Amino acid sequence: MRILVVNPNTTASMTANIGVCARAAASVGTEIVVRNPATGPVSIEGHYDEALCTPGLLEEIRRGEDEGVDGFVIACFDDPAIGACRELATGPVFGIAEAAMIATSFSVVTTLQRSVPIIEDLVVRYGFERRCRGVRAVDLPVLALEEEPQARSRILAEIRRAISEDRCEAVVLGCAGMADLTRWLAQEAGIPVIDGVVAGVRMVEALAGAGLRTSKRGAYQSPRPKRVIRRRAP
Ligand code: 5HY
Repeated sequence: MRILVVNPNTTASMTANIGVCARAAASVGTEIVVRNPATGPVSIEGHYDEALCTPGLLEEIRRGEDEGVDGFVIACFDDPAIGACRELATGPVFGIAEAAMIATSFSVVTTLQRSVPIIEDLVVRYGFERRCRGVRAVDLPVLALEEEPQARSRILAEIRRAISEDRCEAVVLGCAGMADLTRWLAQEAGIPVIDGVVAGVRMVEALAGAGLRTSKRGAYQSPRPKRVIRRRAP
């Protein structure tokens, strides 16, 4: 089985980090291919960045589809353009947010405050309001996760506040850039910590392994062929 994991931002070090975590989660016999677009925002922090990353993300999905991969993971916690990705894909497609929201009582800890309402909207879209005890931010930009020495301790402190104030029974990491901290955070906090990269890989493996594909009977029918004009503005 081959699964394509796409980091929709263009930061290669984050893509490499995602790849390490995805391969560690994959079963024997599952090949993980990890890529990011050649063009697009270095990080995705809000709606505008989601729109900016979409052309490059869809290009990678098309490429994976042409290569015949068995499924896709979108490794960005905004689950950007997930519907469009599913229109292009034959196999199952999971965003890491939807895949990670598997616990029956969880709080999310993400990067910037501006991502909080976006994630709250995803919770509602996926029908997980009863499961989600809260969405919190550590007020760090995405790329600071790799640069800020205090990043992991600030995430741990926010997890501890979630446990005491939200009474959550698990924590979901609200950024693909946190994936490599999962084990340490779980040990320090004494609570299950769910990273969407791992959850996404295992979910897609299970679905593709069961022979399930994206239904083309409705919302995710292949795009209707049409001309796309690419002309520079005068
Ligand atoms: C992510 N942004 O997982 C999201 C989440 C965030 O570049 N990768 C990004 O922190 O907004």
